[in-house]
Order: sequence, then C-alpha cells, then structure tokens
Amino acid sequence: MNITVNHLTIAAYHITYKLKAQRIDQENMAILPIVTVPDPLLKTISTPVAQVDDELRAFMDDMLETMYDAPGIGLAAVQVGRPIRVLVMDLSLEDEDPAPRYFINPEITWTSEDTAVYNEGCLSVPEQYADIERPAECKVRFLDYDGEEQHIHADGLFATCIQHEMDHLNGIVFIDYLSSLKRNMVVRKVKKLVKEA
Ligand code: K1U
Ligand code: ZN
Repeated sequence: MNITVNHLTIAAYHITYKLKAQRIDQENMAILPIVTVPDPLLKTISTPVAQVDDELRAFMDDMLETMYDAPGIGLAAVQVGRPIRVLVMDLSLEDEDPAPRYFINPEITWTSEDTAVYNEGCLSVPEQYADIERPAECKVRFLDYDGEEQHIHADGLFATCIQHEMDHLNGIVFIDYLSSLKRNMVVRKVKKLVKEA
C-alpha cells in the first residue's frame, strides 16, 4: 500500500512551528547557522558519538532551538556544521506540548516493504519541495538524551522524517533522489535565494 501526503499537511505544520518557536525558552540557547546545498559538508558521512555528556546535550538543545526557529520538524547535526551522528525532531502539533526527540548514533534496524510518498522539504534546501518515496515504516535503535539505548517503531511522518534525517548522517540530501536535471535546477534556485538573502 502506498500513501501520499500533500502540501496542506506541510502548511499546517509550518503554522504550528512558527507558533511553537515563540513558546520555547530561549535563555542559554543559540540559533546556529544552517548549511545549504551545494556545500560539500552535506556529502560528509557523519562520525559516531563516543560519549553522551553535558556538552553534547547543550549542542542538541541548540540544534532544537535552531530547528524550531527555522521552522522545521527535524535537523541533523551536519546541517549546522558538525558531522556527528545526532538528530533532533519534534512532530507535535499546535494544540500539543512540545515533544522534542533526540537521536544519538541512530541505526535503522528494519524497514517495511510498503512505501509512502511525502512532499519533503529540507532546511538545507530552502523553499524547495519534492515527492519522495520511502519505506512507510521503520524500526530504529538509538541512544537518547541521557545516553540510554532505545528502540522505536516509526510510521507516518515520523518514519519519513527519521529516514530523511538518517540520510543526512550518510551524506544524502533528498534532492539526490531527483534526476540530475531537476537537482541542478533546485541547486541553482537555492544558490540564488542564499545570495539574495
Ligand atoms: O532539513 C531537515 O532535515 C528538516 C526537514 C525535515 C523533513 C520535512 C519534511 C519531510 C521530511 C523531513 C524539515 O523540517 S524541512 C521544513 C519543512 O518542510 C517543514 C517545516 C515545518 C513543518 C513541516 C515541514
Ligand atoms: Zn533535510
């Protein structure tokens, strides 16, 4: 079975996250610059984290703050210039409390044969979207904020987002799934956007 999610879902999340960014306590947190395509850093294979300590937790809090501010629903450490295997995510809706998730050294241990199509965006490819097909469900093993091993079974947008973020850890951006013609067009548009900003 294949599922397609359209732009309305994205639009609803955009509104939600603008509001959520205003609710976060900004004390002691930093908004980090986001790397955009075609920066070669985005092609880097990120290295595993050796130790979950306060310095890493402070960095993950900064990542989360950066993600809420953008706004986005996920972010990989390499997108803010640090190629280590760390992701943050928050898929909560407007009428829900923030639900930050932290993934350290995540590994996908299973993917479903069923696929889903989502009109994906990426903070490293601003204002560009494309339908991407991925496994509809996946299982992930990772370390949490406290360094404890966790296992989750993801479906829906959660599965899409975690696979998109895991791709970043392996040097892959969603536009790499497009034809080279489309990809080059998108990169040209992003370069122009960044130049004009
Ligand atoms: O840059 C990133 O990796 C984050 C990315 C996560 C993502 C979005 C859609 C499908 C898969 C993965 C974003 O958040 S891009 C921004 C965006 O599209 C969005 C922003 C706010 C709410 C919903 C989507
Ligand atoms: Zn991305």
